[in-house]
Amino acid sequence: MAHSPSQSDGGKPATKTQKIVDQEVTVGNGGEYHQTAGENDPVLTTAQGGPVSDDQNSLRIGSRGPTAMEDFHFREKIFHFDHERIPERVVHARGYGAHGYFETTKSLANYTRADIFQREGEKTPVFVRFSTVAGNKGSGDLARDVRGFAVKFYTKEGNWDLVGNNIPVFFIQDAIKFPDLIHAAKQEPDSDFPQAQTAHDNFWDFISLTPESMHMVMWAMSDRGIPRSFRFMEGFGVHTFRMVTEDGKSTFVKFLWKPKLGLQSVVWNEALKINGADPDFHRRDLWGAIKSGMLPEWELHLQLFDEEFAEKFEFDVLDPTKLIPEEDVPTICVGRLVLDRMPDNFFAETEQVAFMTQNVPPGIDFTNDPLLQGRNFSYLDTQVKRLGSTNFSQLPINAPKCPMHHFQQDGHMAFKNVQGRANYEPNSWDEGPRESPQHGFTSYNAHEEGEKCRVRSETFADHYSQARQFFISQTSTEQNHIVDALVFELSKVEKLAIRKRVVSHLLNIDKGLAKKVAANLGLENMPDPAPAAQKTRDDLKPSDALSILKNGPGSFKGRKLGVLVTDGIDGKMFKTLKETTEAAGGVVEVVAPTISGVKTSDGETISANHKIDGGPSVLFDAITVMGTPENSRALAVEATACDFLSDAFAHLKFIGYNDGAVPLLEAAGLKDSIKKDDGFFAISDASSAKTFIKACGDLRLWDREDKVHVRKK
Ligand code: HDD
Repeated sequence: MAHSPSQSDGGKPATKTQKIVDQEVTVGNGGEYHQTAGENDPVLTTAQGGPVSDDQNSLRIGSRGPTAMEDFHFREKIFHFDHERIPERVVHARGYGAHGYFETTKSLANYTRADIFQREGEKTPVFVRFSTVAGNKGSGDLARDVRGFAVKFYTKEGNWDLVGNNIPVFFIQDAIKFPDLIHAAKQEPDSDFPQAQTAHDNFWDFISLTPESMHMVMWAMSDRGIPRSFRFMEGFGVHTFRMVTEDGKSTFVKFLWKPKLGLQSVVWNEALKINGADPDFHRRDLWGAIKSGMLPEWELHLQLFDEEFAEKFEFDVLDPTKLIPEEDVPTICVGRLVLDRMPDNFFAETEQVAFMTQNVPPGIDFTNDPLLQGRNFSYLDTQVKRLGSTNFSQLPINAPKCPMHHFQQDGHMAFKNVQGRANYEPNSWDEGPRESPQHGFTSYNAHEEGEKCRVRSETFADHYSQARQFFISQTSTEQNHIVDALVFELSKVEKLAIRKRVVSHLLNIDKGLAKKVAANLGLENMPDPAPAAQKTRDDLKPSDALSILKNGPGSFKGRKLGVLVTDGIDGKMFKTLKETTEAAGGVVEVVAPTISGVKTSDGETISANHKIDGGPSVLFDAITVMGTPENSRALAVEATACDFLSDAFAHLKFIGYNDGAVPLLEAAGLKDSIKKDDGFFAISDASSAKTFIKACGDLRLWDREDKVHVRKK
């Protein structure tokens, strides 16, 4: 019986780290379990610090009587629980973040006075949050969607937030359209579905009535919309910003993040299945990589250009639906971003982090991009709504790491306030901070004048040329995936008129694309091309930087091999395969008939990471199956074991196998493929294991796609 009050520590908050250990528990009269504090354990307290004697039973009058109102511990506990949720972000609700640092590798002193870019080798702490856009906080990671890529640099001159996406252009040109775009993309308001997907009438209705969105639609429908993980995707600041020097010289700049591990996406059928098998796939990937010391890294690249280039460039650099091809303005690498620490607490850090585009240090400035101007208005507002107080900037994750002195005071939850008498300036008390014309932020001295008007600049009117340029820059595999994605999404659209209207825009991008989409939708009559303000240019050259497959890794580094095993396999061969994978920078996870693993022919145990029905092959970049003939035959009865193999084949993965696993491959319908398909590798020794892992560096056997997927030409 353990109903006696716990030992008090004087009401001080517990400081000892909690560990999961085999604790002794005692069972109370009613059968409930009690874990009572020992001599050195922290004592459970109320939020007021009062030690708690019993956390299993509320105070009541008689063992079967009503609960007493004076039970302050019960009241406080339930009250706090009732208030745990804060509003989720109106967009980018689902996200995951990590801490790290940015290291400047090239001084930009000639371009900007921003302190962060002055000294090579300087490290600046950062917090990065990745996200999907449309889905709610609890939605799946593999939704087809744009990914947010938001970086908070805690610079010595205040926080700089570069709030970007994994796509370098945006759907709309003017922030006033943002609520419409988001309303249309999210769940429909009457049914509240579908969530976390744009495959519905409202989205495509809006898109087809908003031709400026066509360029970004091409990106979102490409494999960029289903990244393999955050670690394998690019990030873009999207807008044109300015860098400004001490003496007021301005240079335009675009910001690009390039992942050191190369680009990689999944295939669509795989994405659908990952969402079921592991909705936290991207979260788990980032967590696992950082916890195991495989620190994700990106290079920061800049495109720097002047007014003269901006004048002669064929599109307006203020138009956020356009990019500047790297062939026109090559990028320069100026730093590296390394993520090395997961938050201690998701809510305190990842949920409460408040990014704001208007957070820029001296030396970085805005341009008149109308989307950026609107964003600068929106982000501050949203943080107050979400975090509940103007003092959100005092939260540790949001507070600058440089000294801060101002006269802002009070408000809800203020825990840092002015000290001393002076809470205004100027004052004659000789107290408090003073403005600094030398060090403070000054806006670029742009000359602005014009009539008040609600118009879109004529220079923003070409909506199709860069959409076409993106399409023709893709490999034929990638072009096919764009066709498939459009056909998938439009097949979920119920109104024929909307489907046709989308195709009418595709006609302005590429006739072949429009024809394939129409054929695979079964459209009987091709619509006329949508009326266009400007004719599509066909003189823009393909840009290799726009393709994922042309920027793949060429190695298996950072990737995962799933090995399906049965009892009785050769333990040495398994070890060799594991070591070969790890030597290439990859990771092996074992999938077995039971979670306790399998016994090798030598009687050793190989422990499992997944039981077969919880570890489908969609969770891995490549797979191997190792078995004995007898145990493979026995496992062939298990449908999920056959799915493991047939899915890996359908998802174009490389498949390693030993002789003993052949009965299982045959049961999965892959008998002929073992001999004919270039993606199968018999593994029998160190050399064949090496050959297999080397081939896995190509990630997929794209040539197989035509054999597993029907698409009308
Ligand atoms: Fe935004 C969040 C990126 C246009 C209004 N946005 C948000 C986040 C990212 C972006 C990555 C999540 C930040 C985080 O992880 O907390 N947004 C973009 C990009 C845009 C863009 C790259 C176009 C280039 N956004 C945009 C417009 C508006 C907003 C035009 C409104 C006028 N965005 C918001 C917001 C959010 C937000 C409502 C929701 C949660 C938040 O800010 O903190 O203010």
